[in-house]
Amino acid sequence: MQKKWWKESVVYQIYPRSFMDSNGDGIGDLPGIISKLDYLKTLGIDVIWLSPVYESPNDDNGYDISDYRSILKDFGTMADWELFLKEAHLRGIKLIMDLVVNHSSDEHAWFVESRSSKDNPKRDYYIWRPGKDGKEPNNWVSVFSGSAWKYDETTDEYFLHLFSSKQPDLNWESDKLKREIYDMMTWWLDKGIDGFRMDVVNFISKDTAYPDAPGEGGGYHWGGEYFMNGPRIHEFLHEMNREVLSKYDCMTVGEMPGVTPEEAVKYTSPESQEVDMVFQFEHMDLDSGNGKWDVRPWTLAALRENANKWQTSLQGKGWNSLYMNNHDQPRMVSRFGDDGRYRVESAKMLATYLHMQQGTPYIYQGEEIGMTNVQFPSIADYQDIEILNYYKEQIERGANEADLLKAIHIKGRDNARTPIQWDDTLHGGFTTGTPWLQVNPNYKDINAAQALADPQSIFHYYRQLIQLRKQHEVIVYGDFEMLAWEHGEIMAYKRTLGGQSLLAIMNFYGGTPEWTLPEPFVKGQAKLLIGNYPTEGETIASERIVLKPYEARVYLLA
Ligand code: TEU
Ligand code: CA
Repeated sequence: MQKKWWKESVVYQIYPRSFMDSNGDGIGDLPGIISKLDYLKTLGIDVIWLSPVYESPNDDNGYDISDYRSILKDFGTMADWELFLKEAHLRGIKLIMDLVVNHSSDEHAWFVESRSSKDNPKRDYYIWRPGKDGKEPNNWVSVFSGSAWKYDETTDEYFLHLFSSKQPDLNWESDKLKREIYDMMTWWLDKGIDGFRMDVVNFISKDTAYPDAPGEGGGYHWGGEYFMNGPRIHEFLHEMNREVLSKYDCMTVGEMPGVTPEEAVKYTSPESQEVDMVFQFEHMDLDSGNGKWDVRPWTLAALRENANKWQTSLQGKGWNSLYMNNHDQPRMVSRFGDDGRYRVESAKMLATYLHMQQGTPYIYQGEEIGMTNVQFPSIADYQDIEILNYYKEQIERGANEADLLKAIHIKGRDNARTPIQWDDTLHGGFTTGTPWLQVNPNYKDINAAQALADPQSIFHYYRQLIQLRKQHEVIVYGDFEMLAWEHGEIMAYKRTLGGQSLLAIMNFYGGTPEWTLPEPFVKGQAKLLIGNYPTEGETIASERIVLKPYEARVYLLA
């Protein structure tokens, strides 16, 4: 398999608004991030993915960009950003920036021009259509509720917005628009960045007939089949690669809701020359019924099936990204582990599960100290546009407030966006002012200062996992094989490279299940590489093991 630095790396995602505030305005900023670079160096990560810091009216916290080449004042200045890049590079940490080019803000100069008249030269930078029988051009629903089209009086036409109405979709059918974007990407790469995370980049090619989405009873419906992995998507990404990315030694990860393993192979195989890896969503949908707010329990069998499918489908063909949470998802330990009694054990177990698979692991800020979901008592405590739009729409339909809050507590994006808990002082040491979103009240117990001081902390466990990746090639490049298919409580898999094998065993629940190790590991006296409980002398693989609650063990047969 081809060796690449980004396969050997661990990426850490920073959501700047919630990371560290340096000036007491309650909003995280670039100087705040710089002040924590040594913390990240200690953790040992290789790459930072920085969520958007560009000029933005913040309808969707920066995912609505009004100027791709300037820094939002709340976050600092371009000089602050340049210093951040320099300081990161000095510490051997690379930087990838968020590229949000499925849509811009409606306050972007392009859109202001585009909406001004039908014959404006930038008219076709966005997607304009006349209404149909006095209604929207089609019945597509926006990800953030309501119609995906908004009427604009100026020219008596509608524009498409798959996300909020302040996030008009860019029209990738326009060659001029594509050129603007390639130039902008080149400009950032020339500033010295190391790549991009590409926001919903598999949405950029739409079926230009804009057909109605299937769905009953009028109303708005999900039109995903007409824009997810759309007709020209591979052509667009290949062209972007040829025109821009291929000229740099950079890494790219495409965020791709609705991507299948078959599509992911096309996107990420080296022959395709599109992107290096994708964020898939299938494992994030395992606890959803009819949409994300319809909460269902996930099952171990489905998680196992899913991990196996992605691991084996891309092996030797493409490359996986590995993540269990980000700024859009609930906290991993609350969702897949136990954020009460076994918080520390289960956070370490999930980290083991992820980091020992084939692919590039992503850590979302706060994951390394086991931050949990939050349950704010009132809708007034929430900030996220997705939550607020959903709540409003459902209340208008007569839904019950308590039920809505319950779903928001489990699935809402603000779970991931509460400020980082640095220490046990007021507001977790995130700010000396009033935080833009309240700090999780558990900051007195869960914080980075505590984690740094405790050798048994989740933080130090992540540090070890990251170091092991540097020491054992089998963790990066080894082939994957799922084991223990029928087990109701544990997940186990094997990795092999040359003469080396690695065995990862994870107990996903609070019981004490037994398991029989595969013979070669026992015969060969495989050594315990890492585990989330004190070892009590059990450092050599034995035939029959009994796992403790949420225990994880990794054995190496060299
Ligand atoms: O998210 C794209 C996306 O489709 C989902 O992650 C979605 O936001 C989430 O599932 C809703 O629950 C990206 C960004 O990561 C997200 O923060 C932005 O809001 C969105 O694109 C629009 O830019
Ligand atoms: Ca600030």
